[in-house]
Amino acid sequence: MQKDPDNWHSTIKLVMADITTLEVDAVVNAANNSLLGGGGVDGAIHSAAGPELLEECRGLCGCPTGEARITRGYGLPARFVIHTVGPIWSGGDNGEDDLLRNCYRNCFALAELHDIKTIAFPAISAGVYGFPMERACRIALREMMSYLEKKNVDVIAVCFSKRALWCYQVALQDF
Ligand code: AR6
Repeated sequence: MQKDPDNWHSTIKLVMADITTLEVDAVVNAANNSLLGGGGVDGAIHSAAGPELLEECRGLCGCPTGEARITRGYGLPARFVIHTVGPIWSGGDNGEDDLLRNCYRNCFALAELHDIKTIAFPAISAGVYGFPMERACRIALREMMSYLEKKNVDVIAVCFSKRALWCYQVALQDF
């Protein structure tokens, strides 16, 4: 979608894709606190990037929930991987929304620091970690839009299922 006319380069694109195939400056990884790999998008990113990614991740000594860390992309087409750790859903009254917001904010803070102009996000926490997809997409879009108000970048919301795409489309109607 296009943002305001004074900032017309900035967009959020909804794309159905495997994030590991995207030629962007940075892909975001929905990691766990160890940063040492796992299933879902984390597993896909590590296997596409290769063992050097794991090696660099070892040196980071983990990451608290809601924070983010950056590495090189190695075998990925993306130059960087921004690893963030989403909250595990536990009913919604345990700070999950704020933690998920922090993930997006901290990823964007690193993107700004590294002059990243194109960045692709999976639906953080909305897989293994059980965050309800519609709610996760609403939070994601709000944070993406608020970054795009300040910065001229391309943000890709990667949908790995038709349901994810539908949830983003529904969430977009609220804005
Ligand atoms: N490209 C884009 N999106 C993907 C891909 C892919 N290749 N694979 C999965 N997704 P998840 P979480 C979507 O479970 O919920 C790992 O084991 C997926 O359909 O990857 O934050 C970590 O090590 C979903 O919409 O991440 C942690 O232990 C979204 O990515 C834990 O899972 C996030 O699903 C993190 O769980």
